[in-house]
Amino acid sequence: MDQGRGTSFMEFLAREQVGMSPGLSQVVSSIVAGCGLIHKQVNLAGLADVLGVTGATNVQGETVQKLDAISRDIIVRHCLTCDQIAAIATEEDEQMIPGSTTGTYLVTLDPLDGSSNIDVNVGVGTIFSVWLRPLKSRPVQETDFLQAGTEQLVAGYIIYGSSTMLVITLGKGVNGFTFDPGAGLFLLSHPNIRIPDKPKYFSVNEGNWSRWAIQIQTLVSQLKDRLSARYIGSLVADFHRNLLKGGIFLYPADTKSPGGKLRYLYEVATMSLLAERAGGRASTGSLPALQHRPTALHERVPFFVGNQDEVEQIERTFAS
Ligand code: P6P
Repeated sequence: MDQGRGTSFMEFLAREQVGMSPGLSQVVSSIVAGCGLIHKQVNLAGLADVLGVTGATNVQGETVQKLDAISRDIIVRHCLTCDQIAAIATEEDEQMIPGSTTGTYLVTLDPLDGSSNIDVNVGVGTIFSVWLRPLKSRPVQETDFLQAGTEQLVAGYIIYGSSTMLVITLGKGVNGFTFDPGAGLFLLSHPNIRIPDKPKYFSVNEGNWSRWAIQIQTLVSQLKDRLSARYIGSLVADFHRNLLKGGIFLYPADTKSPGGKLRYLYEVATMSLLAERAGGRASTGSLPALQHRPTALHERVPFFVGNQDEVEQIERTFAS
């Protein structure tokens, strides 16, 4: 059964919208349309003099690549045209960006994740989630974003790789849509994605070995005995491969990043909802990642995500 392969994302959204408010599907359409514009920039990167760095550093203390800045401007400008979006929080902005005073939803974004790979043509991506604005009786404030991952209404990413693909959960399963440049549409190519039962890969930056706790060193040694190593330093690319082929991604805390490196609201929460809706599991080591409630916009957490058995084994390691 083709499960609707070839259906455009907008047709799919209209069908799925039965369970969604019209306003929420308007927000999703804005985000996906904005990513379509980023796709153009990423694909032209080598030609349109957008490679390289801007000379600025972001709130994370990371060098801002030109494409980072361009992607952030594109997606924020696009989202702000949607009157359903009350505010936006992105990796590139220290504070939240206020939107429509009557907006119902909040959006969290990593406009171009994996940006350190931009100049070497490795897969990068836009990570996004949509949340409900807690209170409409007062202006939006930053603490409105500090919600547990279980509160997400929509989670997804666009990977700009050998093809551009949207992977999204709108409330039930996870579906993948591949961009058809000829038609200018995202078409359903991976209906009802489920992480394979048998993992193939483990993904971790072994350059951090000497900074890990002994339990993590032992764990990774055991993974080496069973799985193949695949790590490209771009969360969207590493996650996407493991989602489709089966595997475990680890970014543990270490002496350089004692709270972990990945940002909860716009990296970990999004990928955790996608993984769990695809039959996998996500954890910070001390609790299921979706149950974590951040206390700051750019809070970082340790992150383990992928096959359920593999993540449960990691949780047992921390519990022992
Ligand atoms: P490291 C990219 O900057 C990023 O936030 C994620 O996309 C990626 O998983 C991680 O950092 C890579 O970090 O320390 O291995 O280079």
